[in-house]
Amino acid sequence: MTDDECIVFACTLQQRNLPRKIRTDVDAVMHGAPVTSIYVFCEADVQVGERHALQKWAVDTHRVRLEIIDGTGLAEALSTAEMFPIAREHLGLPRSMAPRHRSRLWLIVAVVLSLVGGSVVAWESWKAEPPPAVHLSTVAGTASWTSRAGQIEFNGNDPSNDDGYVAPAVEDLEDGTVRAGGLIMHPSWENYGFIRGCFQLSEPLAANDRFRSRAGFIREYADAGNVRFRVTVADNKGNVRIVADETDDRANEQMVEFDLSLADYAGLSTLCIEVLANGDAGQDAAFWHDPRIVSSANHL
Ligand SMILES: [Ca+2]
Ligand SMILES: [Ca+2]
Repeated sequence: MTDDECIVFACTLQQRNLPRKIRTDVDAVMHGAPVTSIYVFCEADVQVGERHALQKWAVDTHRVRLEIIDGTGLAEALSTAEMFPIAREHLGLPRSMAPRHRSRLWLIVAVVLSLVGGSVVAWESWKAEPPPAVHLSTVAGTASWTSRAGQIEFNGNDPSNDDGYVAPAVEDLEDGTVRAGGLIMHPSWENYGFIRGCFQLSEPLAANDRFRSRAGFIREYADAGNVRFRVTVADNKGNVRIVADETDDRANEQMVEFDLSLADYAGLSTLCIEVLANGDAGQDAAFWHDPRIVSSANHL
């Protein structure tokens, strides 16, 4: 595209008499500032023959290039692996519509054309069911677990193992509740030991995703324990960013609540949860209750 080119994008939800609607919109556009190309996005499909006829009409009548991306074309384009992260990030598409599901994206594009000054204002909205949450406990066996001692096998070590351990658990917690669906984690048994689980997400984080969990001590160690609960993300080059880092300086009968926006990390596909010994590792068995990634449209 060169500096003197002007491209106008127009959209319509209209189902009936679509060729006539497109001609009307093109006529309206061509009454404004000079235009070299017009891209029309429409929810309904346009037959190939009709599309070619409209393109010929646009050239013959207005000397303008016309491209028509219909419902099927839009859905196919946004369903590709390359485009879907962009749709997720900017349009808040739910994870459940990821390309691997091969579902058609039900798109509602509404348009307000404002030709004052040759500008076009478009408004888009998507009709979608809230996605299911990704419960990290349920996929913890696929995560990469490491401690200061190196690689740790998920649910493979004895709790007294010096290298640290991680296992699925139902626990009596310091706040008096009993919780299932969580992970008990002990840092490697050494000063400033840690244990970390990194999850490779099947789809990148989206702008409206949140991380939620409650973390704290199990009742058995309610008179001691001092850890840091940390959530990090990483890009595909291994650059790590800390999302949250909360200290629980001793069992205080309160769990640490996590409800974190992941908007700043949209597009990243690696998320890690950690327990750090924060000094001595004694009695540092700590519990992440149902760590999960939810869309803000999902109220789980
Ligand atoms: Ca400690
Ligand atoms: Ca606590």
